Amino acid sequence: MPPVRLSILGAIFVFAVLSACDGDAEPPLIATAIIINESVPGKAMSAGYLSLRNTTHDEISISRVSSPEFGAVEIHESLLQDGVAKMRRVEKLLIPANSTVSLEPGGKHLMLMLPIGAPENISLNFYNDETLQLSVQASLTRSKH
Ligand SMILES: [Cu+2]
Repeated sequence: MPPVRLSILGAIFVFAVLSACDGDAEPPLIATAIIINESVPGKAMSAGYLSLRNTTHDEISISRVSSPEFGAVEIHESLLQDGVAKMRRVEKLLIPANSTVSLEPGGKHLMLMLPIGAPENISLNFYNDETLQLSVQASLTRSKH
């Protein structure tokens, strides 16, 4: 009965396509190596570093970072201008498809400003416009003086 055999093949094909799409259990964006430094005495500001890995086949853009423990969070980039170390704000952090972007000392970083109370544990929410892309928890790293 050839028509029956054809429809079974069709059903198997559809199933294989579906499982290839949602069989991947990895979240679209993964954060690793999160370090949030305790603020320098006298400065109500902390620097945060982490690596963001995009596991998807599309670019992910981060346009906003927020934290309930800080009044303001910005993405900054350190650069040397006429021999002077400066920072500038990065409007959008682009993470190319299947790539990792590292925020590390001397480069891009999170600037956590206006701490609310004395936070020990910190939540960070990464948004593309109003869409939450990633939410992570981290604890403060005490600087060793
Ligand atoms: Cu900064």
